[in-house]
Formats: sequence, structure tokens, C-alpha cells
Amino acid sequence: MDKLIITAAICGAEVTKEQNPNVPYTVEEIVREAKSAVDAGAAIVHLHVREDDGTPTQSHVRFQECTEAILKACPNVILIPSTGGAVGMTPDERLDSTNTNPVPEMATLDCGTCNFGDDIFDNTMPTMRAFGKRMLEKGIKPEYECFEMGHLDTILTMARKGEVPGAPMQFNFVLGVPGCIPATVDNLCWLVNKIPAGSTWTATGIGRHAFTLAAPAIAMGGNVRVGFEDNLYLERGVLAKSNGELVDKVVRMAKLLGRQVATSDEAREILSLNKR
Ligand code: KMH
Ligand code: ZN
Repeated sequence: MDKLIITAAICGAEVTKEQNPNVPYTVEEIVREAKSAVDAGAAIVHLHVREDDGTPTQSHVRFQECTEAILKACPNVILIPSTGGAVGMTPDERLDSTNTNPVPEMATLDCGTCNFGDDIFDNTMPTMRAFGKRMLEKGIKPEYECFEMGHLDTILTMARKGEVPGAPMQFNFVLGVPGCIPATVDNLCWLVNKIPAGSTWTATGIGRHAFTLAAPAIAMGGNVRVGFEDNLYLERGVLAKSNGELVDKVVRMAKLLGRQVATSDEAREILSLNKR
């Protein structure tokens, strides 16, 4: 079994300091959270950025600023900027995060429209084709985010047609978003059983499912994402003080289950990324 790749989704676009005062907004806070996660064992940081007042933005200028600052503190970390942004953003606005220099190694590509709490997260076929084209042109490896069962077939069909980058594909199964597929082991197995041989995958459990989905992912040979984007609590009623605390809990779970944790360079090899 490959080593476990832990991704920290340190910020997100929807969570606020009112919900947990440790949610980062400023560049300094984003660096602090990235470093806490990497120091605890995260090989990857999934990145959203905010204005100083917490407003989510996809501006490449802000991504550039945050990326440079994170890489100064954590020189080897793999960054996966979001192209999902926040609900309601236009596709062009969302894609701006890929306009940094250098181009990101990876970026998320969301695999279909779905409910997102009270909102709709809009990912039409033309939007996904545009995102796939951008990633093909720029040589960005997508992390295919699936929130619903149908998203997997959609993206596999697009890959077969050459509309998005193909093998080896990296999937992130995000389970438990209100209005989307529940975070059950059964649903995770259904998805994992349908990905092409040679693919890699990560499980993300939303809210109270963060760790109950991490456990089967560790046991099944998959990878795990945790972080404030997905869950603000270390345990029931206890707010996490940092993303590092959430990552550390996954590291401890992995140790208990006898699975080793990958460094960023080991993750690059597992994900077939170019060496740094
Ligand atoms: N903020 C969500 C609506 C991604 O990063 O690609 C979408 C999201 C997905 O976070
Ligand atoms: Zn995200």
C-alpha cells in the first residue's frame, strides 16, 4: 500500500471566524495555517484565499501573494488552488486562480452541478470543458472533485473524449455536503470501485464525518483531506485551534492503523507529478 497523502484544506470559501476564530483570512493567517498543517504531516495544501475582511476571492494577484508566502514558509509543499471558488462566482472569475506564475502543479476541477446547502454549485458541461481546456493547455494536473455519484461518470466520459486531462487521474470524493451524497463507507466504496486502475483518490468527509470517513480511506489505501474548509471541530464540541491539529489527528489514526504518511516529494511520486 502506498504511503498516506494528507491534504489540508486550510481556509475554504464559506467558513468564517464567527464559526471558528482560527479560520484564516489575511496572508499571514493563511501562511500560519498552511505551516501548521505541513508541520503536522500534510503533503498538500488545498488553497482558497480571502480578502482581509474574509470575502472569498479568486484573484490571481491574491493567489500569487499567498502562494509565494506559503512557499517561503513551506518550500516543498504541493499546492492545489481551488477553481471552485465560492458559489455564485462566474467560471472566468473562478479560473483566475490558475493565472499565477509559475503555473500551479495541480488545481481542483469540480465534476458537476450539485446542491450546496441552500445554494447550487454550478458546474455546467461548458464550464467543465473550459476548465479542462485550461488545464490541458497549461499542463495542470486536476484533482477531480466529486460531490455526487453522477459526477464520476461525467468526468470519466469527458476524460475518454479528451476534454479534460486523463490517466493517471486523481479524484477527491467529497462526501457529506448538505444536499449531496452522504458520507458513508458504502458510498465511498461505490465510488472507489469505479475509478480506472492506476488512479489515485482522496476522501473528504464534511463536518462530523471528517474522521469517520478518514478511517476507511486510510484502511482502503486511499488518501485523506481534512481542514477548516470541511470541518471546524477536533472532536464533538471542541473547536480545532489550527489546521495542524486536524492533520495531527489523521497522522495519529494512520499510525494506529500502521500506515505511513507521505512527504510532499513522496506524494509527487504517488501522484505522478514532476519532481521539484
Ligand atoms: N466552495 C465550494 C462551493 C473547490 O475548491 O474546487 C466549492 C469548492 C470546490 O470548494
Ligand atoms: Zn475547495
